[in-house]
Amino acid sequence: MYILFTLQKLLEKLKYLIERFKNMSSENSKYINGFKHTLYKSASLSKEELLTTSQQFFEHLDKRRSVRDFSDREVSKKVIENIIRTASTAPSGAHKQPWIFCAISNSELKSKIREAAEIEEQENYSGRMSESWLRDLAPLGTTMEKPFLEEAPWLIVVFKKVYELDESGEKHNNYYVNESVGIACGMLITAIHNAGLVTLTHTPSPMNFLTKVLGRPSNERPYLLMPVGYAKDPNYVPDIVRKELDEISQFYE
Ligand code: IYR
Repeated sequence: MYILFTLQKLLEKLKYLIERFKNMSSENSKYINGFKHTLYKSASLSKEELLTTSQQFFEHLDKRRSVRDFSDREVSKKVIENIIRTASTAPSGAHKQPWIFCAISNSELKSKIREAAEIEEQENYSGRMSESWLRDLAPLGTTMEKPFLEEAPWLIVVFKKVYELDESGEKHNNYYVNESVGIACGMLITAIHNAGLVTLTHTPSPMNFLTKVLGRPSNERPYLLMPVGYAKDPNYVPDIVRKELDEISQFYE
């Protein structure tokens, strides 16, 4: 009986090794620490193509503006799904993808969120924010009123997962959560702009009401709230300029 058992174990090990060997000899993959790595080919453009594509992408993103006035024109769920999928291609600490994107089109929920956000903003604008902070905000024309939270067809509330909770309620670590979720949000904003839609990085502070309104679990914290939709027509944005390259970079050649 014992011999049969060991023989079976040996056979299994042999099968595993054959499978691994097959994989190892393939041109498309190799094993590192026993984990499969697949061949990756990145686009390799010519010098000229590099220059034009990088220039064009800059010009495309340079047209992005934070927009506070939204049209109520519908945006299909499929579009929002694609945008969220794009954001989730972001790199993250140990590939944990410590984020969850809550997409809200339900009017009652949007109204609840607006109501709760405006209660916090009322406090912010009437004392919680310093005089100098309010002076810095003056060019943007913001107030405690947040109609976009009801007018935009979608709100995306991004939650960071400070740790993972498995089905049995056990906690597992996540790493570099703020950095990871910040990068994913940057990619979310890029995807929204690329789709021809607009958004705003809204951070009503404090944001814990979002956990309650959306019934999120204890391992998640609200990170950013973004209305998504078409811009109202006509639309006016603050007449502000971006810093020049020499103000935001230092080259060491
Ligand atoms: N959270 C407030 C205030 C606000 C703060 C900053 I910093 C901004 O760049 C814009 C607004 C609001 O959303 O109105």
